[in-house]
Amino acid sequence: MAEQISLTQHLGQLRDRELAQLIAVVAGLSADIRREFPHRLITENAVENKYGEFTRELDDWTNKEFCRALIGSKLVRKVYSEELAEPLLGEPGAPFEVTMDPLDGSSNIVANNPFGSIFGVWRKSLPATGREQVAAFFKLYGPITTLVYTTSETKKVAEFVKARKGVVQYNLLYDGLTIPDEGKVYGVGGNPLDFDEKYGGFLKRLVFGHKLKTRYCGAFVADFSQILHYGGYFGYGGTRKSPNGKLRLFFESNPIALIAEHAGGRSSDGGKSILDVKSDNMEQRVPTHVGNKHIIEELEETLK
Ligand code: AFP
Repeated sequence: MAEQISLTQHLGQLRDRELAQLIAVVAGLSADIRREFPHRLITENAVENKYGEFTRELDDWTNKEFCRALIGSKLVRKVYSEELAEPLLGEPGAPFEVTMDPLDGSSNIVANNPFGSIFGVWRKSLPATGREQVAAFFKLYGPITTLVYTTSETKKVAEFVKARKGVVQYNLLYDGLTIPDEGKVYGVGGNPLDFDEKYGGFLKRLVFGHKLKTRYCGAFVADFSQILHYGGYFGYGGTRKSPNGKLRLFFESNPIALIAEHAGGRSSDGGKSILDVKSDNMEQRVPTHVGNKHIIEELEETLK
């Protein structure tokens, strides 16, 4: 068997040593986090967050674990989290600002469907555009734990799998991961009754023209992971009721958009790359479309 390449070895290739250290800190937490999941499923005591959504104990606990690790690393001067009303402040001179959705897809917890954690990293002070991210990565807690990362230095996407025996180590699965040219699947968030006709028409073409199969998980990380591996389209676009859709620009859409584009795909808010969306509002929601380049171009053409 060929020798496995660990995440530590892979991060060793980065010239940006501070960034390599930061990614390693977050990766290092997954053993503990995953071990705690079965014991923190309590759904009573749910509290309302800043979006009026009910968060579970697991959301809160995961958020605190990541915050502790990020601030403790002394590499992060500000943590913006979907679960925090205000950013958490670290050392003022630290190199990075981080955005995170600590538990993306937490409504999947009850049904034991996949969920994950999403991170965006900036050296610039936020708000800034997604294109200015120096790194983006996510963890996906499915049947196995995977970690996918990209950086502005490499512009490549690598995927790792958490190794066995409780050792805090990841082994490389794919280096230079690219979205396959021929898309196979599509997933769409939101209620189709709220979609406008143009978007509805585009979705019909995905089925009858592009012959894509429906796959929807209800967790952005898991839905995107399918696109990364099988190609196709995932969207949580604007609806008549919510023109900006549901996904948050800084916590969910920007990091996934950077990974999608570095994997040879495209992201879009319906008119342009998500990475070029400007907003001073850290809570901004954005219509979010990711997938194969030609499919996203077709979407933009349709929505014009
Ligand atoms: P939760 O973390 O509240 O489950 O939201 C997850 C999410 O933001 C994103 O991961 C999914 O793509 C989307 O919501 C699913 O939304 P629907 O429940 O409307 O399908």
